[in-house]
Amino acid sequence: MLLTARRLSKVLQLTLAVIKPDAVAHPVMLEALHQRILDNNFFIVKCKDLVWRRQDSERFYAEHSGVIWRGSWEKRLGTPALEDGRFFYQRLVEFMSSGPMRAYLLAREDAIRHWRELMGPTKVFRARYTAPESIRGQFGLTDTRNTTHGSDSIESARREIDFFFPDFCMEEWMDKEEPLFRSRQIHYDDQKQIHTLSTQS
Ligand code: 3AN
Repeated sequence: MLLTARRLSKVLQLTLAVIKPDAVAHPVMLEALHQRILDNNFFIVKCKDLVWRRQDSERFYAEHSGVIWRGSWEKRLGTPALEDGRFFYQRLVEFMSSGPMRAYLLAREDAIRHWRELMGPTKVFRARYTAPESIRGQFGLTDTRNTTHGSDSIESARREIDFFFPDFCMEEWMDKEEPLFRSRQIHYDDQKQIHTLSTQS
Protein backbone atom coordinates (compact mmCIF):
# COMPACT_ATOMS: atom_id res chain seq x y z
CA MET A 1 0.00 0.00 0.00
CA LEU A 2 2.73 2.41 1.03
CA LEU A 3 4.69 1.45 -2.06
CA THR A 4 1.68 2.23 -4.28
CA ALA A 5 1.22 5.62 -2.66
CA ARG A 6 4.88 6.38 -3.15
CA ARG A 7 4.81 5.35 -6.77
CA LEU A 8 1.74 7.46 -7.45
CA SER A 9 2.95 10.65 -5.77
CA LYS A 10 4.32 13.30 -8.08
CA VAL A 11 8.01 14.18 -8.22
CA LEU A 12 8.81 17.19 -6.08
CA GLN A 13 9.77 20.45 -7.73
CA LEU A 14 12.16 23.01 -6.30
CA THR A 15 11.61 26.73 -6.23
CA LEU A 16 13.25 29.82 -4.82
CA ALA A 17 11.24 32.01 -2.48
CA VAL A 18 12.46 35.25 -0.98
CA ILE A 19 11.03 37.24 1.92
CA LYS A 20 11.89 40.81 0.98
CA PRO A 21 13.27 43.51 3.32
CA ASP A 22 9.85 45.09 4.01
CA ALA A 23 8.66 41.84 5.62
CA VAL A 24 11.91 40.79 7.27
CA ALA A 25 11.91 44.16 9.06
CA HIS A 26 8.91 42.93 11.06
CA PRO A 27 9.72 39.77 13.06
CA VAL A 28 6.04 38.93 13.57
CA MET A 29 5.42 39.09 9.83
CA LEU A 30 8.51 36.99 9.13
CA GLU A 31 7.33 34.37 11.61
CA ALA A 32 3.84 34.36 10.07
CA LEU A 33 5.31 33.87 6.59
CA HIS A 34 7.52 31.02 7.76
CA GLN A 35 4.46 29.35 9.27
CA ARG A 36 2.49 29.96 6.07
CA ILE A 37 5.17 28.06 4.15
CA LEU A 38 4.87 25.08 6.51
CA ASP A 39 1.05 25.20 6.56
CA ASN A 40 1.03 24.98 2.78
CA ASN A 41 2.95 21.72 2.70
CA PHE A 42 6.23 23.04 1.39
CA PHE A 43 9.39 21.32 2.53
CA ILE A 44 12.09 23.78 3.53
CA VAL A 45 15.26 22.37 2.00
CA LYS A 46 17.39 25.41 2.78
CA CYS A 47 16.87 28.76 4.42
CA LYS A 48 19.30 31.65 4.68
CA ASP A 49 19.25 35.23 5.94
CA LEU A 50 21.32 37.65 3.92
CA VAL A 51 21.86 41.25 2.91
CA TRP A 52 22.49 42.17 -0.72
CA ARG A 53 24.99 44.71 -1.94
CA ARG A 54 23.65 46.96 -4.67
CA GLN A 55 25.59 44.96 -7.30
CA ASP A 56 23.84 41.74 -6.23
CA SER A 57 20.49 43.42 -6.60
CA GLU A 58 21.39 44.80 -10.04
CA ARG A 59 22.67 41.43 -11.22
CA PHE A 60 19.58 39.55 -9.98
CA TYR A 61 17.13 41.97 -11.59
CA ALA A 62 19.17 42.59 -14.78
CA GLU A 63 16.19 41.47 -16.89
CA HIS A 64 14.18 44.42 -15.53
CA SER A 65 16.90 47.01 -16.14
CA GLY A 66 15.47 47.84 -19.55
CA VAL A 67 19.01 48.18 -20.86
CA ILE A 68 19.17 46.69 -24.32
CA TRP A 69 22.30 46.87 -26.44
CA ARG A 70 20.51 47.14 -29.77
CA GLY A 71 23.32 47.71 -32.26
CA SER A 72 27.05 47.79 -32.59
CA TRP A 73 27.07 51.62 -32.89
CA GLU A 74 25.33 51.90 -29.50
CA LYS A 75 27.95 49.62 -27.98
CA ARG A 76 30.70 51.78 -29.46
CA LEU A 77 29.08 54.92 -28.06
CA GLY A 78 28.51 53.17 -24.75
CA THR A 79 24.91 54.35 -24.58
CA PRO A 80 22.42 51.51 -24.35
CA ALA A 81 18.85 52.08 -25.46
CA LEU A 82 16.48 52.29 -22.50
CA GLU A 83 13.21 50.46 -22.94
CA ASP A 84 10.21 52.03 -21.31
CA GLY A 85 8.07 50.16 -18.78
CA ARG A 86 10.99 49.49 -16.44
CA PHE A 87 10.53 52.70 -14.48
CA PHE A 88 10.63 50.73 -11.24
CA TYR A 89 14.07 49.22 -11.77
CA GLN A 90 16.13 51.77 -9.75
CA ARG A 91 13.58 51.72 -6.96
CA LEU A 92 13.60 47.93 -6.96
CA VAL A 93 17.40 47.48 -6.78
CA GLU A 94 17.66 50.10 -4.05
CA PHE A 95 14.90 48.48 -2.02
CA MET A 96 16.26 44.95 -2.38
CA SER A 97 19.65 46.06 -1.06
CA SER A 98 18.17 48.22 1.72
CA GLY A 99 18.13 45.59 4.48
CA PRO A 100 18.12 41.93 5.45
CA MET A 101 16.06 39.41 3.52
CA ARG A 102 15.49 35.68 3.76
CA ALA A 103 15.85 33.14 0.95
CA TYR A 104 14.17 29.74 0.97
CA LEU A 105 14.80 26.74 -1.19
CA LEU A 106 11.40 25.05 -1.17
CA ALA A 107 10.22 21.67 -2.41
CA ARG A 108 6.69 20.52 -3.17
CA GLU A 109 4.85 19.05 -6.10
CA ASP A 110 4.24 22.01 -8.48
CA ALA A 111 6.19 24.19 -6.06
CA ILE A 112 6.66 27.07 -8.52
CA ARG A 113 2.95 27.43 -9.25
CA HIS A 114 1.87 26.90 -5.63
CA TRP A 115 4.28 29.47 -4.21
CA ARG A 116 3.28 32.06 -6.81
CA GLU A 117 -0.36 31.41 -6.07
CA LEU A 118 0.30 31.84 -2.37
CA MET A 119 2.12 35.15 -3.02
CA GLY A 120 -0.71 36.56 -5.14
CA PRO A 121 -0.49 39.17 -7.90
CA THR A 122 2.60 41.41 -8.20
CA LYS A 123 0.56 44.60 -7.80
CA VAL A 124 -0.58 44.99 -4.22
CA PHE A 125 -3.77 46.90 -5.08
CA ARG A 126 -4.84 44.07 -7.37
CA ALA A 127 -3.77 41.46 -4.79
CA ARG A 128 -5.92 43.09 -2.10
CA TYR A 129 -9.00 42.94 -4.29
CA THR A 130 -8.57 39.71 -6.25
CA ALA A 131 -6.64 37.60 -3.73
CA PRO A 132 -7.14 39.12 -0.26
CA GLU A 133 -5.96 35.92 1.43
CA SER A 134 -2.67 35.89 -0.49
CA ILE A 135 0.58 37.00 1.12
CA ARG A 136 0.79 40.17 -0.96
CA GLY A 137 -2.91 40.83 -0.46
CA GLN A 138 -2.43 40.61 3.29
CA PHE A 139 1.01 42.07 3.86
CA GLY A 140 2.09 43.95 0.70
CA LEU A 141 2.73 47.67 1.05
CA THR A 142 3.38 48.85 -2.53
CA ASP A 143 4.14 47.31 -5.94
CA THR A 144 7.86 47.43 -5.06
CA ARG A 145 7.55 46.55 -1.36
CA ASN A 146 5.43 43.54 -2.08
CA THR A 147 6.77 41.20 0.60
CA THR A 148 7.94 38.19 -1.39
CA HIS A 149 9.56 36.92 -4.54
CA GLY A 150 9.12 33.58 -6.28
CA SER A 151 10.63 32.00 -9.37
CA ASP A 152 8.23 32.08 -12.31
CA SER A 153 9.46 29.11 -14.38
CA ILE A 154 11.67 26.03 -14.18
CA GLU A 155 14.45 27.97 -15.91
CA SER A 156 14.25 30.94 -13.54
CA ALA A 157 14.07 28.60 -10.51
CA ARG A 158 17.29 26.95 -11.65
CA ARG A 159 19.02 30.30 -12.20
CA GLU A 160 17.75 31.85 -8.97
CA ILE A 161 18.54 28.83 -6.79
CA ASP A 162 22.05 28.93 -8.17
CA PHE A 163 22.20 32.68 -7.44
CA PHE A 164 21.22 32.30 -3.78
CA PHE A 165 22.59 28.82 -3.05
CA PRO A 166 25.65 28.39 -5.30
CA ASP A 167 26.83 25.28 -3.42
CA PHE A 168 23.55 23.45 -3.94
CA CYS A 169 23.53 20.81 -6.69
CA MET A 170 20.01 20.39 -8.00
CA GLU A 171 20.75 17.19 -9.95
CA GLU A 172 22.27 15.52 -6.92
CA TRP A 173 19.34 16.56 -4.69
CA MET A 174 16.77 15.30 -7.21
CA ASP A 175 18.64 12.05 -7.51
CA LYS A 176 19.41 11.30 -3.86
CA GLU A 177 17.15 13.35 -1.59
CA GLU A 178 13.96 13.96 -3.55
CA PRO A 179 12.75 10.34 -3.19
CA LEU A 180 13.34 10.53 0.57
CA PHE A 181 11.54 13.86 0.90
CA ARG A 182 8.66 12.56 -1.24
CA SER A 183 8.24 9.46 0.89
CA ARG A 184 8.39 11.65 4.01
CA GLN A 185 11.58 10.14 5.42
CA ILE A 186 12.24 13.56 6.87
CA HIS A 187 11.37 15.68 9.85
CA TYR A 188 11.14 19.37 10.61
CA ASP A 189 14.10 20.54 12.67
CA ASP A 190 12.74 23.21 15.03
CA GLN A 191 16.14 24.66 15.72
CA LYS A 192 17.44 24.89 12.17
CA GLN A 193 13.91 25.68 10.94
CA ILE A 194 14.33 23.42 7.92
CA HIS A 195 13.35 19.88 6.97
CA THR A 196 16.12 17.35 7.25
CA LEU A 197 16.44 13.67 6.39
CA SER A 198 15.48 11.44 9.29
CA THR A 199 18.61 9.39 8.67
CA GLN A 200 20.71 12.48 9.41
CA SER A 201 19.64 12.80 13.03
P1 3AN B 1 6.85 38.98 -9.68
O1 3AN B 1 7.73 39.29 -8.48
O2 3AN B 1 5.40 38.91 -9.29
O3 3AN B 1 7.33 37.81 -10.47
P2 3AN B 1 8.03 40.73 -11.70
O4 3AN B 1 9.07 39.66 -11.95
O5 3AN B 1 7.29 41.27 -12.87
O6 3AN B 1 6.95 40.25 -10.63
O7 3AN B 1 8.73 41.96 -11.00
C1 3AN B 1 9.79 41.80 -10.11
C2 3AN B 1 9.64 42.78 -9.00
O8 3AN B 1 9.65 44.10 -9.53
C3 3AN B 1 8.31 42.70 -8.27
N1 3AN B 1 8.26 41.70 -7.24
C4 3AN B 1 8.17 44.09 -7.68
O9 3AN B 1 8.92 44.23 -6.47
C5 3AN B 1 8.80 44.95 -8.77
N2 3AN B 1 7.75 45.49 -9.65
C6 3AN B 1 7.13 44.85 -10.65
N3 3AN B 1 6.21 45.64 -11.24
C7 3AN B 1 6.28 46.83 -10.60
C8 3AN B 1 5.61 48.09 -10.74
N4 3AN B 1 4.68 48.26 -11.67
N5 3AN B 1 5.94 49.10 -9.90
C9 3AN B 1 6.89 48.92 -8.96
N6 3AN B 1 7.57 47.77 -8.76
C10 3AN B 1 7.28 46.74 -9.57
